[in-house]
Amino acid sequence: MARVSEAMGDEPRLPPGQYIPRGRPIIHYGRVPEFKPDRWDFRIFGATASGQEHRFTWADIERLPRTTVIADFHCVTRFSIMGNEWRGVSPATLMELAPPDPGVRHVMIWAEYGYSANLRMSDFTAPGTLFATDLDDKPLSPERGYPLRIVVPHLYAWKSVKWVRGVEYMLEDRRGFWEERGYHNVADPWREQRYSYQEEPGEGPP
Ligand SMILES: Nc1nc2c(c(=O)[nH]1)N[C@H]1C(S)=C(S)[C@@H](COP(=O)(O)O)O[C@H]1N2
Ligand SMILES: [Mo]
Repeated sequence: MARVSEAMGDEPRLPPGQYIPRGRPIIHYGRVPEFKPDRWDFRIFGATASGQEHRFTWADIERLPRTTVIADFHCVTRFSIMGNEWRGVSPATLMELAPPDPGVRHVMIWAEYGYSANLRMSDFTAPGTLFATDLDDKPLSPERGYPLRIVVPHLYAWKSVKWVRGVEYMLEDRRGFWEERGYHNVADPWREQRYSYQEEPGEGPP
């Protein structure tokens, strides 16, 4: 089990400017989509090694091995949700089934209604990143992203895309939904990378 906790030694567990709210807020843009198992698919496309798109049904995803990650979760609006136990499929498992072209350095995570978030390949393959099906021993609730959400706990939570439907392998970086709307391309909460005006050269697409 990967425990992605920042509580090491004397280091603070809460990133700068964050607080622990009462309860566990749920936030997203737009409506909660309905899950239709026979129509649902998950596509890995873009710069695949074969040049072909890979398509998975919900039954395909359900057959994959699962792992568990315990991690905190930091929203850029400053609340943090501590100690979530996520269970799901690791990006490495999907990448074995759908290998990227060796030149791929970035991915776009795609969700229902066209919501998206871009990640560096190194963040996509980081030990805490997971395609979660369960939270705290229960299937995700519809509001938390059922049936599948990516969690990228070491980055601000807008990158933890709910209702995920696909991954696009990219040879060059491109901004996702919030990254296009003034949020930081990388989004490391420990460095308080909240807004795009804070980006250093090399942290965003040219
Ligand atoms: N598809 C989708 N995923 C999304 C969002 C969204 O609007 N649409 N909002 C993000 C933001 S800003 C946050 S803080 C988290 C919130 O996750 P939670 O509702 O489980 O707390 O989901 C992220 N994932
Ligand atoms: Mo957020």
